Amino acid sequence: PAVEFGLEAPFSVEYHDSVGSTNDRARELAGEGATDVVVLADEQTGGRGRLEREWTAPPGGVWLSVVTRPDIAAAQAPLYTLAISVATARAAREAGVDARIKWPNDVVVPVGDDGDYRKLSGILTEMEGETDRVEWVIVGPGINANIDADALPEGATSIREEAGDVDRRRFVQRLLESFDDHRNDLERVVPAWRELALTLGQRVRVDRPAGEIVGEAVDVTESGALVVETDDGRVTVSAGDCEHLRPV
Ligand code: BT5
Repeated sequence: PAVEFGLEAPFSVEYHDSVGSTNDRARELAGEGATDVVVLADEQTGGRGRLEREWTAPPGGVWLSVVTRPDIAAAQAPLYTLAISVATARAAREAGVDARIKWPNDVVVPVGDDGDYRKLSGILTEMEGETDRVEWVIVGPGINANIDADALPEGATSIREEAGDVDRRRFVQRLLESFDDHRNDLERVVPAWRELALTLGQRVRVDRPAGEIVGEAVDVTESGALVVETDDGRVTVSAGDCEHLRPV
């Protein structure tokens, strides 16, 4: 059952001890016309990643989805994803974790100096509407908070593993405040993202709908697309999966 979470945040929060997927519940609410509502759960039994992948979401995490109805074009929606990744990384850093961002929106903790990392958080963004104006956008970050590493997939880490348990109420509050600041000032999102980026300067392989490319990640554009310097020149990628490669 949903209860009020009692947060001092610019969003009202619907809390569940357990839910299938907070994004699915958020889609129901968006369909009913809700806005500025957050669905938050301790555990998800059917957490979703991107591209039909599964998201492991045991008790102790911060699994949440934010429903917004912004006055933006569909092409600007990726900025919302970058904004929630910045907010997530900032909240994790305040909790004592060396959180950085891997393009486009994974929050990771670096391991060594070669671009290697463990994944702390992923984000699932969904939207509906027209090209020139979206109806709603849902940004759903999942953060491995107070969870043992052995309850997570390989390559994952948690706030507990990195820095000890966090006060999740406070963490969510900071995350939502930071997201609210950024969505009201979208021009600041990319500069803030750049400061936290682990991907820039790395050799990367990007798997995108138009095929795979390899090169050095040199920048992000003002709409959040990754600019990769390849042997055949610069390529700008707006969506895809990015892997950090060992330096040559
Ligand atoms: C993502 O997908 O990283 C987006 C994950 C979004 C989860 C949140 S939780 C709140 C909201 N409600 C939902 O139902 N979803 C969102 P992707 O980039 O496709 O990465 C998925 C891959 O990450 C999986 O195939 C696993 O390899 C790995 N993975 C699964 N669970 C993980 C976890 N808890 N921590 C780290 N990696 C995980």
